[in-house]
Amino acid sequence: MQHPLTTIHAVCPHDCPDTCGMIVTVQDGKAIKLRGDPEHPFTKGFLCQKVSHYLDRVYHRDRLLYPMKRVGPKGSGQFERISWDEAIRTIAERFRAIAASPDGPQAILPYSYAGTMGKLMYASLDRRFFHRLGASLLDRTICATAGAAGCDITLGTRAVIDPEAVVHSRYIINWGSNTAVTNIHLWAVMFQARKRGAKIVTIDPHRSNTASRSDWWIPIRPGTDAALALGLMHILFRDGREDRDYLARYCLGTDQLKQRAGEYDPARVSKITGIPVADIEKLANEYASTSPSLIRLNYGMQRHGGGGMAVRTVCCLPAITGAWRHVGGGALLSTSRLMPWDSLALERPDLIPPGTRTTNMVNLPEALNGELPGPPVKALFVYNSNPAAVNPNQGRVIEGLKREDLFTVVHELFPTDTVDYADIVLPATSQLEQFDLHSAYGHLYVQANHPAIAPLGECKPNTEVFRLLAAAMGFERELFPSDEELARQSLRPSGSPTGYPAASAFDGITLERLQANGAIRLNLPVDYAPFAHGNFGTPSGKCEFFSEREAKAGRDPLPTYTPPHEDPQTKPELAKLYPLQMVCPPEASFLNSSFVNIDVLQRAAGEPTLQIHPHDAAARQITSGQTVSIFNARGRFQAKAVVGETVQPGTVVSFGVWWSKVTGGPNVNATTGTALTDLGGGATFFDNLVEVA
Ligand SMILES: Nc1nc2c(c(=O)[nH]1)N[C@H]1C(S)=C(S)[C@@H](COP(=O)(O)OP(=O)(O)OC[C@H]3O[C@@H](n4cnc5c(=O)[nH]c(N)nc54)[C@H](O)[C@@H]3O)O[C@H]1N2
Ligand SMILES: Nc1nc2c(c(=O)[nH]1)N[C@H]1C(S)=C(S)[C@@H](COP(=O)(O)OP(=O)(O)OC[C@H]3O[C@@H](n4cnc5c(=O)[nH]c(N)nc54)[C@H](O)[C@@H]3O)O[C@H]1N2
Ligand code: SF4
Ligand SMILES: [Mo]
Repeated sequence: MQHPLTTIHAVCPHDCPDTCGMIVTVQDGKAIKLRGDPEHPFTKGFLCQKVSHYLDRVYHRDRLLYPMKRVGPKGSGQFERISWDEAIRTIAERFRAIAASPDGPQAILPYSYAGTMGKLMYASLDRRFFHRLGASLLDRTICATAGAAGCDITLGTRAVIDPEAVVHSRYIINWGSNTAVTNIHLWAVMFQARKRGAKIVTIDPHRSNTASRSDWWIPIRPGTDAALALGLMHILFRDGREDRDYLARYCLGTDQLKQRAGEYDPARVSKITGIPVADIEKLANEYASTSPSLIRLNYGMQRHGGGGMAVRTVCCLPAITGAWRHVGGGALLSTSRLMPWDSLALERPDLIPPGTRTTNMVNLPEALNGELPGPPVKALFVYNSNPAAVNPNQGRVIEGLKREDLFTVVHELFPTDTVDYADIVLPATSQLEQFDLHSAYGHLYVQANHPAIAPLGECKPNTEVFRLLAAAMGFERELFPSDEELARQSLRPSGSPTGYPAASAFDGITLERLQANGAIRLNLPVDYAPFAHGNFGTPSGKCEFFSEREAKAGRDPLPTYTPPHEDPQTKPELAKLYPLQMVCPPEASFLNSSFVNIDVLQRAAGEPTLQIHPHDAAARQITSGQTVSIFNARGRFQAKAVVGETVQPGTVVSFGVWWSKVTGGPNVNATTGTALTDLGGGATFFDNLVEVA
């Protein structure tokens, strides 16, 4: 007998700007097909290669289906099935004992990031639970905080335009952005713009997929973007290419900036960046003379010691040329700040006991190894993340996770490298088994994800786990309501009436409408050019080249170039030992460390590789296909050498983020360090000197 098919609207939960709409076909309680939602105005029915295999993930042979407790040594991955009752009781007992001990509840540390981006599962009852408990706070800095801080200084909000307006751009710079891989639907819009005559330029130390498909690849020495931006300003002011009217009306500190840029003549900038003077001149000239111009700046430039300053500096450029005036002109980092979600209502920071310490997640190794001030970390609760693979300084993360006296809980879908170190493992639902609401950081649409199937085995969503834990701890029931109630709370616009985010952007977007429809656009005009008439989010309302706030904080009030922590030009002694700058962005077939265990995607990725220039390879007698060892004082990992001119001499590239249990050894993060960015306390994954043998 034929059973009826039903279709359900779902949303891709992964940490990707595109937040695709998806349609799931269900028969007899089983999801049998998953495809892109053709009616989604931005993602238009196509999914990336990774998520087209999402059903392989949902029904994977290794899905964790039951709670378990550790029965072997830490790291061995030996577990025994237990009941939810026992799991929750064990955790609550341990948390109560730690909270009552002289170390107090701050000895408990949550660790989470963006395994799912849904409003409820990313940050709601988990935050309430740890706030109510008085646990240490986690500063979630692993990805985006340097750029956020940099943008905030110049613009008072994120660099943003409507990504759909990129079709009107005529000069597009992918600056530290592998758009063709990490943001495929924006790349599609860029290609439409190109058909209408746009030129696409990519500034990247690596001939990325994006660079090789662009009209012009400009290889830059890692971590030197601010110097290039100042060099471009130098030329724009020198040649009188600035938009004086825009500067006078909407910007602050033009004269001081002009003076600062004066110090960055093309010859000096060429020495710092490794870009020939003629190319710097050509880029400045083309950028000034083609309108609308768009800078898609992204994470590549942020993951360096001077990453915050780099973003702050690059964000000045569109104001100098007046590019913000035009639909499709300006700069784009993220649309996230346009979404007026009520995160205060969801996360309840008012529950945090005064004086609670904050731990920067990048410093997990220091936290676990007792090197931070305050009480030692006695318990770690990991969800939405895989720190044994994704956090910098992998060797020291694992050293910490091995501590016999550390009580570790991991809520996961799969037996990741982190799960191997857990004392208690809790099974998590996939996106097809839970309800959530989603906005995006790469378009202007809001969507609801509806559960398509029942939870597999005994899997539970994040919110349910924290409801159970809260009940076991005796916390107030009303703080831990249903998902539906949370969804309603999150949709009460909390933004300011005019600034960022504008509360009115949610006008007319209700839970009922989201439940009945696919994607709903924010309440913003169609040809949206947010800064055409100034209206910046800074204290002055202007684009602030000169920042009073930064001056008061004792930092440079003007944009400048801050060299990388591990810079061969300024740290020649270190570079003698480890002469190569290594950049390690994600592998296209994976999403950070997600999808590494999906057979077809693992096959597509092959194995860890190291791209190295023929000069550097010859100097070390390395040939393509050989297994090489990449190392520095922090650690080492192995990869297959790929010799070629995809990088400049002095730079190497290795894609992440592999699982050690798949490759049989440490991954690229064995060599990355926990030094932070200049602004925002961000991670510096790409600021890393290594040697190769
Ligand atoms: N397929 C896939 N898509 C993803 C992800 C994934 O893992 N896989 N991850 C998602 C997440 S979490 C994020 S944060 C985004 C990241 O997306 P992107 O911002 O595109 O980040 P990356 O790919 O890390 O780096 C972009 C490019 O910057 C270059 N780069 C490195 N250092 C520098 C530098 O100093 N200057 C300049 N100009 N360029 C530099 C790198 O070589 C790389 O090609 O992608 C999201 N999308
Ligand atoms: N070397 C190097 N390291 C990097 C990067 C890099 O470019 N190079 N990129 C960095 C960046 S940009 C980021 S954003 C971080 C990402 O770091 P993470 O946020 O840790 O991202 P993932 O590796 O995708 O791991 C997320 C985990 O959450 C689990 N998960 C998914 N959904 C749920 C859920 O609903 N509930 C629970 N409990 N778990 C769930 C997934 O199974 C997965 O194992 O990695 C960083 N690490
Ligand atoms: S990972 Fe990104 S491109 Fe792929 S389906 Fe999800 S949102 Fe779309
Ligand atoms: Mo990220």
